[in-house]
Amino acid sequence: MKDDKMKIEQRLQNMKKFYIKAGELIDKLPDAIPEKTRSMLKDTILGDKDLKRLMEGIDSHRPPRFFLIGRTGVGKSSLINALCGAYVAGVSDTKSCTEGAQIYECKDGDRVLMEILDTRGIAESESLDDKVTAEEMLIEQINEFSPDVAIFMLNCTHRDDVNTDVEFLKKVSKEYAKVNKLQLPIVVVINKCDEMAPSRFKNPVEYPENKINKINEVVQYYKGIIVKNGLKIDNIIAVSSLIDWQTPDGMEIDVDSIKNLPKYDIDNLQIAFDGRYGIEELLDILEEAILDFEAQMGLRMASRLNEVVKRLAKHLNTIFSGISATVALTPIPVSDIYILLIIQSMLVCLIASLSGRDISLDTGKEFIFSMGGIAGAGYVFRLIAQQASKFLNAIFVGSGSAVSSGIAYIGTSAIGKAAIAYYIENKTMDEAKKQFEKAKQEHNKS
Ligand SMILES: Nc1nc2c(ncn2[C@@H]2O[C@H](COP(=O)(O)OP(=O)(O)OP(=O)(O)O)[C@@H](O)[C@H]2O)c(=O)[nH]1
Ligand SMILES: [Mg+2]
Repeated sequence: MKDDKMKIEQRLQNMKKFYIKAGELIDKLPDAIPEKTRSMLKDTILGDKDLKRLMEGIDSHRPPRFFLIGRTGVGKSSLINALCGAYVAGVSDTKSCTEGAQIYECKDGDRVLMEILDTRGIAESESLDDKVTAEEMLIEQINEFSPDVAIFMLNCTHRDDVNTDVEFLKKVSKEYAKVNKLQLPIVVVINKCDEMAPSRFKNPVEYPENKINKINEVVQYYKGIIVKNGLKIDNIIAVSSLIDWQTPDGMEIDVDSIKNLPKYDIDNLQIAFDGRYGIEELLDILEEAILDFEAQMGLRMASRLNEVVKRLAKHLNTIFSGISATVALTPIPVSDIYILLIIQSMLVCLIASLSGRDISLDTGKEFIFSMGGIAGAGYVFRLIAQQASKFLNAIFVGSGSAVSSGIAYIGTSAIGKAAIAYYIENKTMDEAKKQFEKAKQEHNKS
């Protein structure tokens, strides 16, 4: 585990090194590239705020803090494991606070992935008097903990009364705003949607349409109640946190027995069945909801390290697709297509650096050309107009004689996905090409 960690931290530093020398690489482009093009490339790539933040975040990030609210058994601990892709929620030391609330750290080895303030739904407190005191104490504790996001968990198949929890969250939100001068981001997570009928379909890729429709109805139902009660939320999503675990030697184990295992086994539990649904999307939602950049980066780093690499590569892809789109706000003609090619090559190089490989800008170009079935990056591309149009048609589908903003986004995003498949997921070049075609088509449909 340690070894793995060293290697991946090295990869992140590799990526940063490549970023730092990007300006130099642009200076070294062939003389035929006009100065105007060079400075545009530098401005857009090095001037991109998100990219800068991502690079800075490699050296400065902190674990995100989540305040979890939901009834006993709704799956709060399971959700944390699902988000981290590892069994982390059950193993760390817990610090008990108010009755019914606890703060704990989720760890992978000695790396802290997340900090959690876990509560039972306030509705579960007993008498009214108890409730008032418990509520006040809890609100104080929440403010002290200063969460980045509140996650309000509900059950997909039991329509519990949510009004009490909604009222409580409104109070929490008000106090939080007073103390922090910021709105507390609230994300509603409807868990256990694998249990929605037909419940025999546990594998998310096999969910039939009627199951998905019913899940979406539940989302609309809860959303209606929450909005009607006047609670401002950032987002609402249905998920399944279902993971079956096995020990390193392949013995499957039910969740309740995990605590009886030796520590080594608990620390090294593996996924025997992955029934997670909506979790990737939830991670994106949480990333969006978190306002603090260091915590945002911390969330990207909050999983097993090979997952971290994938998540960062995905984020790089989003950033570079955005850069391409910005550059193409004034449609890019065939003669200037070089700009997009360089932007994409940078993306491919950065993704490759995350995989532990150092590749040159030329190798990056070669990769892009091979996606479009065009050979040869060894020449000054923009001078060969015929090759440029061929490139245009292959990479930027439907572009005609100029690349528009939307098309630039799609083309770059498809290249990024292919690069992730090839460099990060170790797929073959053929599979990467298939991924590339698929990504282009998916976008065409939408
Ligand atoms: N089928 C299915 N089971 C789930 C899911 N999430 C959690 N569970 C199961 O539900 C039970 C309760 O889950 P926990 O994660 O312990 O719930 P919790 O909210 O942390 O409960 P407390 O800590 O007691 O408040 C466990 O048996 C989990 O395996 C899910 O998405 N699908
Ligand atoms: Mg729990």
